[in-house]
Amino acid sequence: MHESRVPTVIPTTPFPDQKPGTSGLRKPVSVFQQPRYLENFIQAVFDSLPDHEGKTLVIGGDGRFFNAEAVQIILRMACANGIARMLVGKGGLLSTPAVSCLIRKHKAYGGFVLSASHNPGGAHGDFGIKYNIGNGGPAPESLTETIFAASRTVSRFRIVAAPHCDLGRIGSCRLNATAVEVVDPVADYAALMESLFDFDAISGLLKSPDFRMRFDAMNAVTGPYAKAILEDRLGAPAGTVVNGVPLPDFGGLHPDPNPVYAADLCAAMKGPDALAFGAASDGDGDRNMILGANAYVTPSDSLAIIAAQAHLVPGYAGRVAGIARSMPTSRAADRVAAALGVPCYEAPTGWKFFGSLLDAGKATFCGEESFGTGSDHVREKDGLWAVLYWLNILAKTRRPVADILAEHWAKYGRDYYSRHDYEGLDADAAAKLIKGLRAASLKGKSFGGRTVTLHDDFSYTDPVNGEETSGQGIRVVFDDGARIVYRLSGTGTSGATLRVYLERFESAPTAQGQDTQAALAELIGLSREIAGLAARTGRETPDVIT
Ligand code: VG1
Ligand code: CO
Repeated sequence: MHESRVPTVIPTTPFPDQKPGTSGLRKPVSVFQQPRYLENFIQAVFDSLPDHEGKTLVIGGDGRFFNAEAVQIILRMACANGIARMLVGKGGLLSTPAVSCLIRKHKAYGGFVLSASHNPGGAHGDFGIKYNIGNGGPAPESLTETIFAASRTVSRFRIVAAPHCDLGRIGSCRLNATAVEVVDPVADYAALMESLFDFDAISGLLKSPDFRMRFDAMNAVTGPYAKAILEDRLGAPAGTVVNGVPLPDFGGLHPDPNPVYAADLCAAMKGPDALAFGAASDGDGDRNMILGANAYVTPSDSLAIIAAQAHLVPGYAGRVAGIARSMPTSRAADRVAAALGVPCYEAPTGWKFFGSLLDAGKATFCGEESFGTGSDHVREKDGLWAVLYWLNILAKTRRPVADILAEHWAKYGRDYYSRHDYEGLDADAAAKLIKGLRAASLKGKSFGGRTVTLHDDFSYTDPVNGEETSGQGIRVVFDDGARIVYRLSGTGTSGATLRVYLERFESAPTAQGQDTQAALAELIGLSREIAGLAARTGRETPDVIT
């Protein structure tokens, strides 16, 4: 045997900080570039999966800085750890929903998603790794805890010394005993989309001269997917997809699809010459933002409307079993679920909490206020899926997005909703703020004209497998149904980010056309007062409002 092919066992010492957060391990690139840092974490994953030998894994990432190096290292480690077959997206690229799709379609044992999602990229940005299990979804908390524990004691990692695999061409090669199959990142995913949506109707809409749209891929992974599906397959005019080539630094953009970071797109959606439809996606393709001419669809409303309009969409008509939303997501979906006569589940933040509900057939649609929507077609949120879903609605109704929104609110009421993020806070100060909120006794207290009816720290028992999770966010609910939620981000990489979620319900159609921040002004003031935000953080205003 050629010596370079012998698996090598390399001694190492643990890093103390490899605890996966809301969505995998995320750190600045410079942290991942430290010798043995990536290797330790990957070995901790293998050590936490006792029956991984001889199995198939999927791997791909969003193309950000360090993606290419990380894929090669993980391939050589997979080989040394006895993995029989690796499916890799061409160029090392796969969107997060495409990883989920491939794991399911090829009945793989699991997979690695290389991405820090909506976090900035480039040499000075962030990198991340997430392990997904055989259902195609993120590892549940029990497994991420096992991986973290393994990372605390790892003392060696296994890697073969071998030349880089050529990932630039579709086809197979061997890495020692491991078959490495380089696959088209788009094909299986596009076929899945075609099985769910009315492609003929959407194509008709996209080709009609009075329908102008833009999809902003923000120089991240969805470019090739959106071009192949929207332009090549469905016939949208060339140039519909902008910023469509994945770049290691996202071309300096911040691929977080919201009105702050997708400002160019938002500008094109305003005024008399506005486009009819606009959408954007995040770094790894699992988030989406939906816009119409002079209309912005909050992610919470998007989930509710997707569920309410399922009868228009071939893959979902007549089969909505339930809806699930993350706790801070507005209760708009709950009203639709009630009208459909199906349950609505309220889970903690992070897609990993939806997996069991989807597997058990309890939820058909899932959503998060953070620009995430998806369904049981995969086990991740799915940005382009949401865009195609909206296009399917528009193709069938031929109504402007603004009308669809207004009609939805007239029927179900409107949940004015906003999230205020206070970023880069001192971690201790942020922890104290949450501790103070937890300890406060707010129930029964009145603020302005509102009285607190519920005050707790959200905890959750998974209705399928009984797994328990606590400390998921402070809820303050008032007698008029208005709600403030406070929680700390689990995806940031510097300091602490406090997220304050605000919502209030408005049933009167005549009062449903207000500006969101104005409609929530009183509640915003209360959110600052109750948490003692200015005194505890020194901040007068949030950094990002969505
Ligand atoms: C954020 C969002 C959460 C989402 C997570 C991963 O987490 O709030 O809803 O699931 O990002 O999304 P946090 O802990 O920072 O609030 V993605 O697209 O970055 O993988
Ligand atoms: Co993402």
